[in-house]
Amino acid sequence: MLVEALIAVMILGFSAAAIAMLLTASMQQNYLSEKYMLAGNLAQDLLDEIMGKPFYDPDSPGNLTPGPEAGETSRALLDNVDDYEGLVEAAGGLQLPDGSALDSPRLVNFSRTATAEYVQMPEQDPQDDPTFILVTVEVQDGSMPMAELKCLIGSVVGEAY
Ligand SMILES: [Ca+2]
Ligand SMILES: [Ca+2]
Repeated sequence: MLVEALIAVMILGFSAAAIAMLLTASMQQNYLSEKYMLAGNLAQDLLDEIMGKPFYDPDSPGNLTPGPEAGETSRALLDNVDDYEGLVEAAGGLQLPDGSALDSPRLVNFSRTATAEYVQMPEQDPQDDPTFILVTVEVQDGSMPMAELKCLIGSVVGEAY
């Protein structure tokens, strides 16, 4: 009788532990999926910001060197797609399009980078200027890659692939 009671108690103990483990696993799952959602949103926000910019620099449309032009020293001053080449937002340093800090306690470990490279289409005359920019946005949580978005942006207004 005592042995049976002991076994019953042990089984109860095991199942409580199993339930606790399941709960922990599902909480970790929720935590992770929330992180992936945040990372996806951060990537999409930056991509939207870049896609909203003109293809050519308004002041020097002939300048097709990727990266910011002289004087474009802050986020708010970036005025065309290729200015985002080499953009790095370290952890804790995420910015909104106007350059103000995106400081949320949930985002402190996230970092974000962007590249913007001109690409020649196979059917395009290599002598002509490239009319597409491949934009890549990446989001990391600590050192863990969480999201990557790519978009091919065309020089013709409204043309995105
Ligand atoms: Ca520019
Ligand atoms: Ca530029």
